Amino acid sequence: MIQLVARVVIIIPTFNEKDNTVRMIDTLAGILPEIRDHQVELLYVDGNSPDGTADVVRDKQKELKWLHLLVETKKEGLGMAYAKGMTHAMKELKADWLMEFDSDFQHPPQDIPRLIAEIDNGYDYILGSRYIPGGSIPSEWGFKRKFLSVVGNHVARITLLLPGIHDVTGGFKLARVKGFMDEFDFGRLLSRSFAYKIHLLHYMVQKGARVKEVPFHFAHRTAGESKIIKNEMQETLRVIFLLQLNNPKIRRFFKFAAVGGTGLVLQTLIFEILGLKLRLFSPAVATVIGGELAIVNNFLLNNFWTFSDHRVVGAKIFGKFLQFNFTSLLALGIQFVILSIGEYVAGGNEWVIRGFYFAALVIVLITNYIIYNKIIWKVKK
Ligand SMILES: Nc1nc2c(ncn2[C@@H]2O[C@H](COP(=O)(O)OP(=O)(O)OP(=O)(O)O)[C@@H](O)[C@H]2O)c(=O)[nH]1
Ligand SMILES: [Mg+2]
Repeated sequence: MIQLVARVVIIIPTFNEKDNTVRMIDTLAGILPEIRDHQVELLYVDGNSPDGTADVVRDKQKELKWLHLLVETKKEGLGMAYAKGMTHAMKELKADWLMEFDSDFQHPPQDIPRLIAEIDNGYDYILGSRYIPGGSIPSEWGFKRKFLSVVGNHVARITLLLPGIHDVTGGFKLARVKGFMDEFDFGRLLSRSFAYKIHLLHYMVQKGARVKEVPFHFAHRTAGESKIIKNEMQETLRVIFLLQLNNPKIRRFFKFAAVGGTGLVLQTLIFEILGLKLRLFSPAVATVIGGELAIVNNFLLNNFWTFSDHRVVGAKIFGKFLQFNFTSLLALGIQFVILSIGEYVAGGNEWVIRGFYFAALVIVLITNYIIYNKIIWKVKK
């Protein structure tokens, strides 16, 4: 097989990173020429740093032909710096691959060849990962920063529905241009700051990128100042919310929950009206009538709304309805078992019993949702 030489452009955004930049360019001048399989160039995107970072790059450019510089008129956030840098790298420098890399030595320069080596293994998106064996976050970090980093990453993984990717908030990455980054509309980038990373990652996965995680030790920043903004967590959640608003999987879950809510209201109304107010039936019988009506209501609404793309029609509907009834019985069974355990454990403490009641509801919600997807409406991935 003939191996094609790819043009990799490493994009390094900077703001007031003069000292780091001198050291970084010298370090990379020792590492990059060693990479023979591919052609690697460097693009600094400086936010018009008052400390003269750009001048340092200009000075080094005199001797290094693979060093490029883009100076913003003003600092506009990390997302904006990357949007400009990536566009420039694709249009002007004809990049086949774009690497995101920090200027402050937190991403170890000696790991760059390890990421680039994965190009030849057929991946489209190569992620430096802090949260797989062989990777780590700085031991120097205090509890709060460690906690925010680890928990923030897990929250993002779960809410993005990407449990298979272990580090979704990292910033050391390599992305294929053709068919991926060249089709991304930077005008629609959802964040000007750090949370742009989440948008790009989500985009690449949606596009079907083959992802590889490469472990690396995220180092402690020893020079220069952190530019991370205080409300980054909110900004990240905002981006995730916007991304998932139109996610069919998430929409389906909310429809399912809404249908469950209507069933609960219906059952309660029947109990109140037929059982208590009109006294047409005993409260126990009214509960069962209400329960079965809620089951009919839920089945129909789920069939024609939540799972409308997999709806059951014709005579089959009766068989499915019976199956659906069994599911509801199973849910009652689960609740019964969990609450029996609760009663045993609680020793009369009402709050503990309420906790078990709540836990049982959550478990039933999840199991029902899985059964509806897998067994009743047979949704394929
Ligand atoms: N051009 C530009 N560069 C930025 C901007 N914000 C951050 N940077 C650069 O982006 C990289 C990452 O920023 P850092 O402040 O190191 O963020 P961090 O690594 O999450 O935080 P620390 O661990 O505190 O360093 C650094 O090279 C910064 O100089 C910006 O608004 N514009
Ligand atoms: Mg940093």
